[in-house]
Amino acid sequence: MEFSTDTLNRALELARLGEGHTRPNPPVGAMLFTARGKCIGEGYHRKAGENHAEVEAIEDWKRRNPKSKPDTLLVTLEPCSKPGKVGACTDAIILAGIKHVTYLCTDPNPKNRNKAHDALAAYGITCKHLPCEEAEALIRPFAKRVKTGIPYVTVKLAMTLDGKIADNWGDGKWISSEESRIATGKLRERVDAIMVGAGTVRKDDPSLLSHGKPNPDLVRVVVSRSGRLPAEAQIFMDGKNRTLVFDNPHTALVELGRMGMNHVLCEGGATLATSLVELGVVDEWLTVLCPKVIGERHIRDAAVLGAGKLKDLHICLRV
Ligand code: AOF
Ligand code: ZN
Repeated sequence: MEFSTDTLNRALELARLGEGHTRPNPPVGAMLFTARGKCIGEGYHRKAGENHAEVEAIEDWKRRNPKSKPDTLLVTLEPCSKPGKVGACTDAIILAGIKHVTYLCTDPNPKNRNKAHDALAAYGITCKHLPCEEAEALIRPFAKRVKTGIPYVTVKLAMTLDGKIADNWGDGKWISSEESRIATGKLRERVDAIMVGAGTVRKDDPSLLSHGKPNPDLVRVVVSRSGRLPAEAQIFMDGKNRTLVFDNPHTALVELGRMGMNHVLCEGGATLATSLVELGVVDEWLTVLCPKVIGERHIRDAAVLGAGKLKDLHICLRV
């Protein structure tokens, strides 16, 4: 069966619904079709210990279209073939009477990697890998943690046109626009942990929570050599999400990896970001370039200086 771009996008969209909630597992989406190409079931992996995407799609079919006959399964990740917290998806596929499976990227977990094909072929089920860059990108954090034990690290810093990340009183809170802050909030919904240095807690006192739909699974992390942090800081007082404190970034990442965290977002400051670069653990760097100028004084909007109505520019570099 051939899949349209819309169908592939739908499968990826389903997978993304689980982003930020599935650790230590990856986000995965699945769709089930009849031989004539009608979609009769959809699902995604919501949380570790709960159904995998394939089983969600099969259950959706049984609930909504029990009279239709399933023929082809499209899944963003190679189906697992060994039981873990839940049963193996290849078994569920066999039991459901599915004839063909197409997956968009190989499972980096050695327990399952390149094993689905043989497990299904024994039952006459075809199993095809249709490589898809976006599906690979989606599990990049999971892949890095499985391979190295360390989470995937995204560093995000906002800076002014004259290259400053804070004003001369150390305040970096008002550099990026409201629009960029909303975009950061969305990024926070997709990660497992947000990490900042002690200086950022002292100067900015951020909540580090997502702006839109709150993510109860999000963990906040502070790296502080001295451990001397203001007890009244929002992240300790608001009681909304867990906050962990570590005395150095390497220990923090090893421990977060051990806890099964796939993706950590570092939101500053410069000292912590530099330490992460020196450790060689940064996978993605997001600079938000804001049309403002600080110079030797406070933040001025570049519009006042004649630069017009410029918007923040988001520049993302991936290793
Ligand atoms: C799939 N579909 O939706 C996911 C998969 O402990 P378990 O039983 O949940 O198994 C976790 C492993 O299964 C995980 O490390 C990865 O290899 C795979 N994830 N596989 O077929 C899914 N989340
Ligand atoms: Zn599975």
